[in-house]
Formats: sequence, structure tokens, C-alpha cells
Amino acid sequence: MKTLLMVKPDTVSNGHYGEIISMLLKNRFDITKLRMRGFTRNEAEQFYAVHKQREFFPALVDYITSGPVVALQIEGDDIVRQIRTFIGTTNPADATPGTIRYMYGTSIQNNAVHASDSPDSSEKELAIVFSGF
Ligand code: FUP
Repeated sequence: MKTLLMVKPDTVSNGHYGEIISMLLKNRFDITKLRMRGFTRNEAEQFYAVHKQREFFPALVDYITSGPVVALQIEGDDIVRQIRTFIGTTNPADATPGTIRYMYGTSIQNNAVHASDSPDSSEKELAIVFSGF
């Protein structure tokens, strides 16, 4: 099974993405693709299509297109659940100490990383982020 973990723009520009990759490697996650790239508005709208009707959608698209992201494909058994546990809750304020969002997130929007929430969304999101790679 494969999933996507993606470091968001502010956490790329402040340099914390190196520590996040290091944490993944120290915890023996199997990174099988790695890419730094920007999102076009069109790609961002496609990526976050499930949130299209939410009031925070325009701000979310602005944020994710504000600079390059670092995308990682990670493989393993039960990997979607494993990575979701590793990153912590959506809101860093509720996250467990030691999780990525607890350590590097600053708000519900600026929560450091994205991770796919199902095998289905993993497949769709990996196809968007690694297209042409
Ligand atoms: P997650 O799957 O943990 O990334 O969380 P969601 O799918 O619920 O939300 C996706 C992204 O929308 C979050 F990473 C941040 C953003 N969001 C907001 O900006 N405001 C909110 O109230 C909820 C989510």
C-alpha cells in the first residue's frame, strides 16, 4: 500500500521539512518517491476538491499555492493509518506530543503537513502530485 505525505509551504520555507524527513527515516518509514514542487491554482482546487463547499476553501487554496511543497510517497502495510497516527490531529492544538503537527503546526490551516486519509484518496493525490515525475 502507498500513501502521500506532503510538507506544506510555510514548513518548507522555514526549513523544517529536513527534520520531518529525518523523523520519517528514523522511524523506518519506506520513502519511495520524493519531490519538491509548486501547485498551480487548478491543481490545488483538484487536490482539495472534497472541501470545495467549505468556507475555508479559498484560503486553503491560497495557502497551498503560496510556495513549493515537499511530497513523499511512502509504502508499507497499513500505511495510511500509520502515517495519520504519526502526523497527529488536524488541529495542532489537539495533537499528541511527538507528532509532526504537534511539533511543527501553528494553526488548523498551517498544520505543517498533509497526509491522505484513505487508500482511495492516496491514489488520487499521488497521481496529482507526482504527475509527470
Ligand atoms: P486532514 O485530513 O487532517 O488534513 O484534515 P481535513 O481533511 O479535515 O482538512 C484538510 C485541510 O483543510 C487541513 F489540513 C487544514 C484545512 N482546514 C482549515 O483550514 N480550516 C478548518 O476549519 C478545517 C480544515
